[in-house]
Amino acid sequence: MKRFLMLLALPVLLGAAAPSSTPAPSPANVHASHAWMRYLLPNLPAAGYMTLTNTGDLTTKLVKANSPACGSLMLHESKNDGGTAIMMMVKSISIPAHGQARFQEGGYHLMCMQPKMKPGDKISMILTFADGDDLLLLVPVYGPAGPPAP
Ligand SMILES: [Cu+2]
Repeated sequence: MKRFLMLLALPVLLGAAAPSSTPAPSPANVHASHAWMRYLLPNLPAAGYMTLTNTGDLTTKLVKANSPACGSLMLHESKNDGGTAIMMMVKSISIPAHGQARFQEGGYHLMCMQPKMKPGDKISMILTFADGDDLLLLVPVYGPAGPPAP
């Protein structure tokens, strides 16, 4: 009789084992590094460069940038069009899951149309992502030569 009871109990224990569940994907989680502005002259746009890293499981997009020091702050991409360097506005910039988007010369950059800054300043900036997250940054301003070599 004892043996019979033990056999009965076994399937119950197996059934109680938690099903192996895959964890829900974590939302996109973006941070910025190596952010800086290149300031040229008061009447010329200043460019913003940085690396955005997404440590989340979902791809996201940068859809907007704002700074009180810029008037309009646009998302731009530089391209080589048959030997001529051109730049154009882009609607968004993707940051892949567990990946990066690099803003650098000759590629994506932020374009600060009415710069109110000078080298040595730090300007505040808000980056807005497709999932509604905002990232607040303090971005150092350098002259044409950029940041000193590390
Ligand atoms: Cu530009």
